[in-house]
This record gives sequence, structure tokens and C-alpha cells, in this order.
Amino acid sequence: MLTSAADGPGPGPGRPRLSERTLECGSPQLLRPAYRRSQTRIGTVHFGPGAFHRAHQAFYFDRLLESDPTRAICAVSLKTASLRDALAPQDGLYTLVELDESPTLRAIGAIREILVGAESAAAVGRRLSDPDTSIVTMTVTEKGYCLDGAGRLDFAHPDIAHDLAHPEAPHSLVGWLARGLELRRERGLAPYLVVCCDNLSDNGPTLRRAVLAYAARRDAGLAGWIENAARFPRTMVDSITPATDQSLRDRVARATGLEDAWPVQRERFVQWVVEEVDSPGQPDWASVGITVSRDVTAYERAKLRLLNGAHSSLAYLGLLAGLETVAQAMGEPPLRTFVERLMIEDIEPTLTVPQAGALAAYRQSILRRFENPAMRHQLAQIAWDGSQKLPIRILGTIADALRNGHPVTRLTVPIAAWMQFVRMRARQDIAIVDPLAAQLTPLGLQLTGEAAHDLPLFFTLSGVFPPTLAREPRFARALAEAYGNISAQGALAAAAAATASVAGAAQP
Ligand code: CS2
Repeated sequence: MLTSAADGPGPGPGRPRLSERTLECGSPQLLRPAYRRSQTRIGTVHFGPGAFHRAHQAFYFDRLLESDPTRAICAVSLKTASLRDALAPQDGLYTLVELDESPTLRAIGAIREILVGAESAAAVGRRLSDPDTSIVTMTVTEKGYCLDGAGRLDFAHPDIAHDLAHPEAPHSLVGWLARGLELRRERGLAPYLVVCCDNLSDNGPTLRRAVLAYAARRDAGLAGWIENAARFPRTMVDSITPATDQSLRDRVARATGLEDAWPVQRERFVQWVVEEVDSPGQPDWASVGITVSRDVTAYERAKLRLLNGAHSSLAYLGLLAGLETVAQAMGEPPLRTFVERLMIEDIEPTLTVPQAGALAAYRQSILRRFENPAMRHQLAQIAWDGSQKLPIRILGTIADALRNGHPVTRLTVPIAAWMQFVRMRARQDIAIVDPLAAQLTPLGLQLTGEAAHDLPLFFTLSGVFPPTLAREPRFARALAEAYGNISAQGALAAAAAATASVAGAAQP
């Protein structure tokens, strides 16, 4: 199933390349699939097989395959062939390194097929409409959903416009999901379970709304069928996954004795919560440690606001302070204290959890995970796509704080730091990795560091700052102060000043 002429990036001559044939030659340290890959069947299609999917979901499915051979994965890259080309010579196998004092190395065998949507539309359509396919999962990052600032499908997005004109060969995830469901309806098959594994707020229902809006433009009958029959559970996914670099490839080759073009790494901690829904063909999630819950919203919100909100805060402040990794940022007392106070005083009051003390324990475990000395998690990686991440991670908390009359002095600091990051990148002439880069780069070049001049320029980005928020005086004032403090004193001193601000101070 996995065939390619290309040999993929990475390995050089010397050690044998990881593959079905060489798997047994690897060092005993390498844990191998505890099932016969040749006897597995594909039951899941996954869109967006980046590092997170391969370190998280594919790891769980690898374990499911030990008891259920129908759980192999067909991975679909929407546009690029790089993963297919790297893993085809390896029969889809790759190494997962769990970082810890003594790391674990496993060969993951769950991915049995890799397709590229842009090259093989018919094959993807066949897979989606195969009777064996009962689940479709995805990790395409926030921008892959083609949503507007209000979280609705953006019909002006070029991929959505393309897909409505060419529905049989879509470019977007939403187009693919609708295409697959349309084919299944035509064939008299039940819909697949759609499991969104991205850090979106209310991820399942948000995706469902987008697919229904798209389907309604195509065919009201299809939209009605999806509305009645398809399920889109909420999920919470968690595991910190630093990007693959050459040092990981070298480390894997030395430890396993096998070259791997694209290994992945993550912390040992891994968590997946899936909403309980009534849908046939689901795996025995709980058998591999996946939590099935009626109330995923509380988990999801706590994770997005505490972990991802703190991560983005450390990323922008840390990069402005010239730091490189999350662990380094945590080693700077002003940043560590700032982030901890932000979590306790500003984020936690917006969260509700069933057990008393659960939030404090969760926060402490997040801070410990950020300090993990075995990880070199680049702040620049977290800083990607800020225009998409910040509304989900921080602006929602700010909106709640404003509603509750809670000060937003600290909460505006990460937003101000992102703006200063845009300014810094533009001045350094370093490309900004963000779907809004074409707007952010020229905007960055106009920035002076003066809040009165710069804030109105950012407020033109209505997809990031809804007009009601931009017009809210308490928000604009606190943001201007944080922005001015970073310009005048630098990120560390500005974080320290905000930490010292009195949590309960009333704001007119
Ligand atoms: C990070 C996340 O890159 C980022 O933006 O905040 O990928 C984070 O590591 C994961 O959500 C942890 O589960």
C-alpha cells in the first residue's frame, strides 16, 4: 500500500533504513508493534498526519491494534507529499521517542497507508466511502478549518471557494469531510464518526457547524442527512510534541541502529478525552487509556486556557527576551512567576471543574511539564499562527474577565507581547509563520512601539479582535499599558510589573 519512487529526506548511507524487513535488526531497546501489521485492516482515515498525530493518536491506535486488528490508519496529507515520501520506503513505520530521564523508543505501525489529497482524490474518496471506515479523525491546526473571526465557515476562503466549484477534488478538510459523507450517502452507508483532535474551542460542534454550512450550499438533502445521522464528538487532546530536528534523527539512529527519515518526539505525558456519543463502530477507547466522558467541555476549556494560554504567553514574552525554549523561559523567575500568577488569579476564575483542588493540581502538573529538562521545545514553534491561536487561548478568557468585572492587566500582557513579536520579526526581516502573514508583515513594518499609534493598526484585524472587544475601553487601556511597558522596559520587566499588579484592583 505504501509505495513511492522518492526516497524521502533524512537518512544517509550506513545504517539500514527502518522498514518491515529491517525492524528485527534494530537494537533491543526499540519497542516493536505487538501485533502482525500484515493482518490489520484500515478502519480510520486521518487528515493531517503531522508530528502531533503520529505522537498521540497513532500511538493510541497502535495499542488498540494489539486487541483489534481493524484499527489501522490511512493518513491523508491534504497538500504536501513530504510525509508520504519519507515514510513510504519505511512501510509507514516510524520511531516515537518519549522524552524523559530515560527515554522510550517505539516503532509505531498503525499507519498502513499514506495518501496525498491533492494527488489522489479518487483514492481518498474510496477510502472515505469504504464500508470498513468507521472513524475520520483530523489534526490540521486551527487554520485548517477555514473559519472566520466568529468561528463560522469562511466562504471567502480560497480553499472553500475552490471546493464548492470542484467538490469531487477538495482542497480543504471541510470539503473532504462533506465529500466522503456524500459518497457514503450515495452508497447507502452510515456516516463515519468525525473526531476533531485540534485545539479549537468546542471543537466537535464547531466543525459540525462548518461542515453543515458547506453541505447546505451543495445540497440541502446532504446537509439534512449529516445533521441527523453524523456525530462530531468534542475531544481534548494533550501531549507536548517538539518538532522533529536533525538531532532527533541522529539520536534515533544511534539508539536503534536504524535510520528513520521522520521520527517524532513527545513528553511521556499523554491524554485524550473523547465525548461519549451514540455511534456504531467505535473502538474500545477506554481499553488503551482514552477517557470517554459526557462532559468534555470542562476538560477542553481548562486545557486550552491554562496550558495553551500559558504556552503562548511564554512563547512571545520569552522570544522578546531572547530565549529559545520553554524550559529556558521557565528558568527566568519573572516569566515563571508571571505565568503562574496569570493561571491562578486570571484564568482559573473563568473555569469550572467538578472536584475541588483539581485545577491547582492540573496547574502544578502543567508547570512541571513545562520545566521538563529532557525537552527542547522551541518557543518559536509555539509562536506560529498567533492570529489563530490567541483568540482561542486568551481572548475568550479576557472576554469572560471583562464580563465578570475582573481586571485584565495581566491577561493583556501576552497579547501585547504577540504584537511586539510581530514588530520584532518585521524589523529583523524574519518571516512570520501565520496564515495572516501577508497582512502582519506590512503591518509590522509600520509599527513604532507607541501604543497610541500601533494598537489601531492591529485592531483592523477583525478576525483576531472582534470590534466589540477593540472598542471596550478597559481592554484597550490595559493593552496599551502592557504594550507601552514592553516597549519601554523590555519583556521581563513588563511581566514583572504586571505580576505585581493587584489581582482584585477594581477597574472603572
Ligand atoms: C502548543 C501546543 O505549539 C503550540 O501552540 O501550545 O502544541 C501544545 O504543546 C499542545 O497543545 C499540548 O497538548
